[in-house]
This record gives sequence, structure tokens and C-alpha cells, in this order.
Amino acid sequence: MSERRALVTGISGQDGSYLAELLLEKGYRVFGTVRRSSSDNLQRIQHLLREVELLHADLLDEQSLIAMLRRVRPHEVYNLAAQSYVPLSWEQPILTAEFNAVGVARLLEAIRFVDPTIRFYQASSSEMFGQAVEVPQNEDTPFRPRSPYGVAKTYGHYITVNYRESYGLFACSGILFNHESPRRGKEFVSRKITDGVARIKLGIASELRLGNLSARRDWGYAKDYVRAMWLMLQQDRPDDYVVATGEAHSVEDFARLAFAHVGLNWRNFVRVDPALFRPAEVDRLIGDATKARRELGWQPTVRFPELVALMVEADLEAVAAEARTRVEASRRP
Ligand code: NAP
Ligand code: G4F
Repeated sequence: MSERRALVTGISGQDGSYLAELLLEKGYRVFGTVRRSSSDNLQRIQHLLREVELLHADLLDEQSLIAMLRRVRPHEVYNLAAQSYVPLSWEQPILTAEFNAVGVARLLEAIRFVDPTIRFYQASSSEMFGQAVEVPQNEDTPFRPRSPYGVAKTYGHYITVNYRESYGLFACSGILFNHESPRRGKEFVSRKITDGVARIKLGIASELRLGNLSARRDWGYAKDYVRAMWLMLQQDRPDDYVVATGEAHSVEDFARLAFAHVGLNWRNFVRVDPALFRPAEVDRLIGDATKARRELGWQPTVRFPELVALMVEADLEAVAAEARTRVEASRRP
């Protein structure tokens, strides 16, 4: 079979790293875009650096996108690059729109210009449902975004649909609900909790400050979700899909389970910090992935309690290793 080439923007992120592993397993030649940084931000793909080919490109720079597509000539492009942290979108709404909204249009334009047969995946988000008008949310649920992030992602979604309808591009939008893993950034609540639990259990911290404990999310495992991205681009026709577990839990539930996993009571360590509340909250997200199950044959393999447990276990190991490194460094002359 001839060589299959896939290009992943945002390859250094949580999803980019798992997707790169999946594509390599499937025999793809994998390319990824990175932004130049003065310090190392490739930890998540350190183990893949001999197998993936990295290029410098930025969603803000159209020419860099065109040059990258000309050089790689990919069959599939997965657009995962984004400003992905919702609270920052209130502090930097314009930059968030440049990356998450106009950046998508730049990449679609580059594809249309260089090779309109490229298959395109857009990383859309359940955050677009915002203060959702129905429960659970599916592909037909109206969007009511509640953050500059959600608003920008909604543009990214619609421009993807629009390029499919206007130019016949094979462009898919995956409306993914929250998905987590030991590779999740520590600013997101799941990893903040599991990292905090590990630090408290190992005696390195004494409390964990959180914001709104009653918000509910549909949390799945990132490794399962990148499989759905790949499946979307293998279909006969392009479409949009909700990817979710169909179960919602509160932030409090997450904390309770994570502390219980190491034999602690969350109430003794969690402090609610009003400074961590958002200007506008999305109270409850829960997805209906019937279409993905039916048409893609996709289903999640990891359920909520297992997800919490695997993240706590990984952070116990990571925090212990970090402490050992600190001790060794302090002993060096
Ligand atoms: P992540 O860990 O924050 O990774 C984001 C990636 O985007 C990083 O590789 C980052 O590179 C890159 N990036 C940011 N701005 C860029 C720019 N201007 N040009 C090029 N690259 C840029 O996010 P994730 O959790 O893997 O999520 C992947 C995508 O799915 C994002 O688009 C996110 O919004 C979306 N999404 C995520 C979830 C979820 O629950 N995880 C749910 C729905 C949708 P640096 O290392 O240089 O910062
Ligand atoms: O973990 P979070 O920051 O994720 P959020 O805002 O749902 O966004 C994530 O999922 C989206 C999919 O719906 C993605 F598109 C997006 O890129 C990102 O991956 O917050 C989850 C909930 C919120 O309701 C927040 O108010 O947790 C609540 N929360 C409570 N205390 C906290 C904290 N969130 C964070 N980050 N930090 C806290 O201390």
C-alpha cells in the first residue's frame, strides 16, 4: 500500500501526543507542527521524536501553513492546535479568536489552495453548547457558548461545515466533550485535582484550592477520543460527530473519588477559592454520542472511576519521581 501521510497541528499537546501514537501504530508517516519556544515544550512527545517529523508553523501565519502543506503533501490534517484553556479566553479574547476561529479559516484556505483532496479534522468542543438548551447534547443541539473560547470554537465549527458545503472539502468537526489523561495540562481541573491529591498524600502540599465544585462535566479518556478523530476521516463522507461518554459528574465528585483513592477525605483538604470562579459558567455538559457509536463504531473504554484512578496513580508516580530528583540535585556538590 502507498505511504499515508498525516499532519497534526498541536502535536505537542495532550491529544496531539496520543493521536501521533495512534497514527504511527496504523502505519502513517506522521508530521506535526510546533511553535518555536525558547524552552522545551515537547515532553509529551519526547518518546516519539525519532518517529514523527516536526515542522515550524503557526495558525497566525498563513504562509507558514501553505509552506507546510506543500512540503508534507498530507492525506489527512488534524487541526488540534488552539488556545485550549477556557479561563484565559476572558483575559485574551482576541488572541483566542485568532487561534481558535480565524486560525481554522487560515488552515482551510491553505488546504483549498494547496490540495483540496486533503481530509480535514477540526477539534471542536462541547463548550460550544454553553448554557445548553437540552440534556444530553447531540449534533442538532443549538450552540449557546458562554466564554470567548466557546464563541471562537463555534466559528471554527461553522467555518469547517461551510468549507465542506461550499467547496466540497472532506472536512469533519468532532464535537468532543472533556477528555483527560495523565498528559492533561495541570491547569485543567481533573489534573489539578489528581496532582494535588498526589502532593498532599506524599506530604508536599497541605491543601488544594478549587473554584466551582458543582459544575458537571462529561469526562472521558483522551486515548479513546483520538480514536474517534481518526475514524471520522476514514468514512465514505465527511460529517460532524459528538464524542462523549454520556455520563456527567460534578467537580466535587471528581475530588471525592480522587482523595478516596489514596484513603483521604476531600473535605479535609479542598478549599473553595472564589477567585477561581468564571465570569460565566457552563453548569452542566453531558453528551449523546449515539451517532458516533452507530456510524463510526466508536465507544469509550474507560469509565469515570477508572479514569480518576489511573490519573491519581500516574501523578503519585510523577510527584514521587520529581521529589527524588530534587533530593538528588540538592546532594550534588
Ligand atoms: P492542549 O494540550 O492545550 O494542546 C494544544 C496544542 O496547540 C499545543 O500543542 C500548543 O502548542 C498548540 N498551539 C496553541 N496555539 C497554537 C498556535 N497559534 N499555532 C500552533 N500551535 C498552537 O490541548 P488538548 O487538550 O490536546 O486539545 C486539543 C484540541 O482539542 C484543542 O483545539 C482543544 O481546544 C480541543 N478540545 C479539547 C478538549 C479536551 O477536553 N481536551 C475537548 C474539546 C476540544 P504549544 O505547546 O506551543 O503551546
Ligand atoms: O477542567 P476545566 O478547566 O475544563 P473546561 O472549562 O470544561 O474546558 C475543557 O473542556 C472543553 C470541552 O468542553 C474543551 F473544549 C477545553 O479546551 C478544555 O479542555 O474546567 C472544568 C470545570 C469548570 O466548570 C470549572 O469552573 O471545572 C470547574 N473548576 C472548578 N475549580 C475548575 C477549578 N476549573 C479549573 N480549570 N481550575 C479550578 O481550580
